[in-house]
Order: sequence, then structure tokens, then C-alpha cells
Amino acid sequence: MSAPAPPPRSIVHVDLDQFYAAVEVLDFPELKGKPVIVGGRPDSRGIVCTASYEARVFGVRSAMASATAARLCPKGIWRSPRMERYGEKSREVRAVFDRYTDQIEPLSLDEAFLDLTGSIKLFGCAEKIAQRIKQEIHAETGLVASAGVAENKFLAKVASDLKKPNGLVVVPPGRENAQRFLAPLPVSRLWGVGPKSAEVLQKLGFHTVGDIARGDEAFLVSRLGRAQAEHLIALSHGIDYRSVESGERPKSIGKENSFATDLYDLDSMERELLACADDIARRLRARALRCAGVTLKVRLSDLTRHSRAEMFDEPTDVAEPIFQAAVRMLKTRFEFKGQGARLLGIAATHLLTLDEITASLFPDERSERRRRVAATVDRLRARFGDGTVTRGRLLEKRERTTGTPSERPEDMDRSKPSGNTGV
Ligand code: TTP
Ligand code: MG
Repeated sequence: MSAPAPPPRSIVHVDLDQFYAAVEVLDFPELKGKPVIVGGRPDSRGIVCTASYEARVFGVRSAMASATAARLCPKGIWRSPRMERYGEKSREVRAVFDRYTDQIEPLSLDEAFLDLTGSIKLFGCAEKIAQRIKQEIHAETGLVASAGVAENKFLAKVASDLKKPNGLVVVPPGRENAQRFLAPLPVSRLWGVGPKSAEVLQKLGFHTVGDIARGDEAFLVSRLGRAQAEHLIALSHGIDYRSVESGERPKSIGKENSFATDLYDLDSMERELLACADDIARRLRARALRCAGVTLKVRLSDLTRHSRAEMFDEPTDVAEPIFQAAVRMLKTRFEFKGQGARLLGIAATHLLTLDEITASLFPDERSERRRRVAATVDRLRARFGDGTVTRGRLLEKRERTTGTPSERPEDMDRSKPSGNTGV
């Protein structure tokens, strides 16, 4: 049985237009009307962060190799990103949001969901508030924002993107309005559908969101699997029950598991730590946080608890360095003295918001690629559910452990995830 629908809400999604490029133009007015490209310069094997609309006309896009962008737009004016300055402008925008609600979920420096359900009595309808927010952002920061107003996050986010720049799109409440709004849009507008899945859907004859809403559920399930099919069908009807998560920043984000049978071999311990690191990294990214420290927690067979901590040179939100640090501590700073591990856990500590991170303006290519892969994995997981996208090493665990009673996958489920120290 699915959970009952929560009461209707008024959600606004605000997204600044050509954000980094807009700040550059604001600070250097001579750039106005020019094809501005913010990113690593073409000769540094960098990538494009964003481009002004004048540069986008030439096909320049975020995350494109700078060399490609330079080819497409030879007259582009290149600017290195100034994260500190973008963080400042982002805080100015946040100050506008703060006037209208405390239910704010920032997604990045230039984008946030606001739940205005409780603000309407005080300030008028959500559309009016969204309009005021846009006006105040422009008057006080010089930036232009687009906004979408709807009864849930998915619809509000789709809406904010439809009439960029300087757009304000309202999806009136009610299932029928949502369906009417969504029906003509391409399937790529669905949350979690990237270019590859859009292609798969199109090959199956689903071109628009309406095609999915009207489609045969059994056929979709047979082709895409139940989880993905149900996810897409729900979205195609405009259903999204996610709430705006405005939680304060946690002190740490952790994950620990205790085992039905103590672990003695390093290999199994490493797999457990990888699963923890993976979970933590995903939660860091979901909150737009990075960690500068990591703590390894171990409980031995004799029930004594031990912990070791390390700091990173560069804050991270990917699993690999968190996992590596934990394993390093386990191998070099820990003695089991013949005992097994009853519990293993990791906590990401010293959490920083992205705008607090001014270092690593030009993240090296490898870590950038890892970040992109990780973001893709998050998106796929959101779409398919947790079990679908798993690292090779975790998969290996599943395969290897089948039929080995002490290490069956259910052991993970039976273990107590008691260590969610954060969220
Ligand atoms: P977006 O809101 O995706 O892009 P934008 O604000 O530049 O343009 P739009 O008008 O379409 O909203 O991202 C916000 C900022 O995040 C963007 O200015 C630069 C940065 N960014 C990256 O650094 N890399 C990326 O791949 C993307 C998509 C954005
Ligand atoms: Mg934007």
C-alpha cells in the first residue's frame, strides 16, 4: 500500500539566471551583452561552469570541455570562477528568501525550494510572494531569477525552468492542471531522465510526458522495471510527495553497521566501509555539503569502542577519499589483537557548505569526473531505488555472500544502522 498523500502545499523553486556569468557581468559591466564563459581556460583542460546566453547561442553549455567551448565560440570571453564572490551573492539572495519563510532548501548556490504554505496568510498567495522575491532579488542583488510555483517540488522545478530568463510560471493546484501542464513537455523534463533514458523512452514510443501518463503501465513495467516505471508514471501525473528539507546543517553525517557475526577479514571490513562511505557521500551531496574530516569507528568483539580521525587536505563529497581514509586508519592506526569487528562505521565531520569552500577553484579533472559520476549515480538511485546502481565492489559482495549464512546480504539489513549521527 502506498502512503497517503500529504496535504497540499505551496512550493516555489527559484533559480538564478546564468548565475556565475551574471555575477561576472554585474562586477565587470563591460562584459554586458558579450559571450561570457566562466570555467577553466581551454589551455588548462578545464570545463565550462556556465556561459552567458550570448555564448549559449553558439552551443556552449555547462560541463562541456573548455576546448570544445572555445571551438564553438572563438570570441568567447573567458573568466575564471570566483566562488567566494558567488557565495556572497548567494547569501544576499538567501536573505530575501528568509523574509518569507524559514522552510528553505538550498540545492546549490543559485537554486532553492521554498515551502510557502505557512506564509500565505501573512503575505498573500504564492505567486505574489514569488513575484516579490524576484523583484527584491533584482533590486537588492542586481541578479535575475526565474521561479516556478506549484503544489510540489517536481512541478515547481520544471516550472522555474520553462520561461528562463526572468520567468515566472505557475502551475495551478490539482491533478488535472498538473497533467495539462506536463503533457506536452518532452520526457527529458522528468526528474531523473537524462539524455540516455530519454532516448530509450523515445524508442519505446514515449516522446512527451503525456505519452507516459496515458501509456500502458504493464508495458512500461515490462520494459523499464517496476521501480522506474512507477516513478515515471507518478511524475507524469504530477505526483511528488517529497517535502522541502530545511534542516540545519548537521555536525556530522555518519553511518555504522553492527554485524550478526563479527568480521575478521580485512576484505569484508573494507566492503562494509565502502558501503558506509557510499551512503555518507550520497547524503553529503544531497545536502550540498562537503566534509573536511572523517572518523572511523570500530567496536570489537569485547564490546570496546574505538575511533580514529583524519582531516582531508580538500573537503569532499565523494565516497572514494572517505573510504580510502577509513581503510588507511583501519590498516595503520588500529590493532585488532585477534578480535573481530562487531561494528564498523564512518562519520564525515567538519561539514562545509559549498559556498564556504573557496579552495579548489579548479578541481583536478579526476575528482571532477568522480563528482560527475557520483551525481549521476545519485540521480539513477533516485529514479530506480537504492538497490539498482551499485559499485562493482558492493555487487561482488552480493554475489559472493549469497549462500554464506554469516555474510548473507540480509545481514546488512539486520544490522542496526544506529550511527546516523547527522541527518
Ligand atoms: P544552473 O542554474 O544550472 O545554470 P545557470 O544559473 O548558469 O544558468 P540558468 O540560467 O540556465 O539557470 O547552475 C548554476 C551555477 O552552477 C552556474 O552558473 C555554474 C554552476 N555550474 C557548474 O559549475 N557546473 C555545472 O555543470 C552546472 C550545471 C552549473
Ligand atoms: Mg541557474
